[in-house]
Amino acid sequence: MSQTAAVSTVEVDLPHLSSGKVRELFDLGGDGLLFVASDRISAYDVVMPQAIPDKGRLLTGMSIFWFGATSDICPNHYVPTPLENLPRAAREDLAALGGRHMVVRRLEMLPVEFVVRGYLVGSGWKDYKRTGAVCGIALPPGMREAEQLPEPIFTPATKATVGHDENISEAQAADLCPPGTLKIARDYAVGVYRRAADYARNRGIILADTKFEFGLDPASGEVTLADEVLTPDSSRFWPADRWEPGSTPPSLDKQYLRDWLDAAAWDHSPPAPDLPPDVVDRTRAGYVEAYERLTGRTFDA
Ligand code: PZK
Repeated sequence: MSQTAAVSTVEVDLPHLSSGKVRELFDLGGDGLLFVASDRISAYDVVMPQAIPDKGRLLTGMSIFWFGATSDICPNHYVPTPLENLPRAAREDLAALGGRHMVVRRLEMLPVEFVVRGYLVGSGWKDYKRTGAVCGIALPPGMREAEQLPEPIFTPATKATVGHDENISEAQAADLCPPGTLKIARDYAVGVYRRAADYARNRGIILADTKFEFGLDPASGEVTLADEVLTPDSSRFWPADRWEPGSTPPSLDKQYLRDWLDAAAWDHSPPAPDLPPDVVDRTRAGYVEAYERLTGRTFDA
């Protein structure tokens, strides 16, 4: 496949609630929201001019797979919904989205990113080198970049409206949430990470770290897993056979794109350069590989 389609915008005839860099949220009325993943891709925090065909569908499929595989650990916001049960105005749009949408329950979101790390990389590695700790959690001395941690750790972060999320202590995170909810969500986050990391490791993929969001179900008050979960956009996936402590392994999904951008000497300020078809194709292949290895299903485009 060699497609360089224009970046796909999402067209849905529903009130629009929120836009992320590569996904959108719409209001279904009542207690329902519509979560839509686009085919857009970002690198170095900039959205690329070309879309990755099927990316939205692959990520949505992965999220739905993981919601099913972890529903015994914690409640989640996903509500499997046949198209017939959706507002008439949205039905045709949704059919056209081709598997890029999820109906989810409206929650009161906790204002904290629930990051769980099993390996020392990214901002965790930076903090460790500077202070010997990550989010106030002291770690053994002499650890190397990308090394596996003795146990997965919970490293909360603020949800920055602009710029990067900032790591905070667990006490600071607890102060931002309704009483008693932080610890429940933390234990859910670590439990889901452990389940997914074990599962992925058996399929040749290291789940280095991941970011969850939680909310409170307004009807029951239950802490509920939200957002997309355990996708390449919310997680670091490494091919296990390329992992070697001392340097950061390649990303299963974005390495080919990043290497191409690096070789193009792009300075990371928008706009990003146009991606040639082979870069789009190779990047798409990384997402298909992640989907197929993790879900055990063949992706039929
Ligand atoms: C919610 N986001 C982030 C996601 C965007 C922005 N179940 C929920 N109930 C209430 N609010 C949210 C959710 C979820 N998930 C999520 N912001 C609000 C977000 C997708 C696209 F533009």
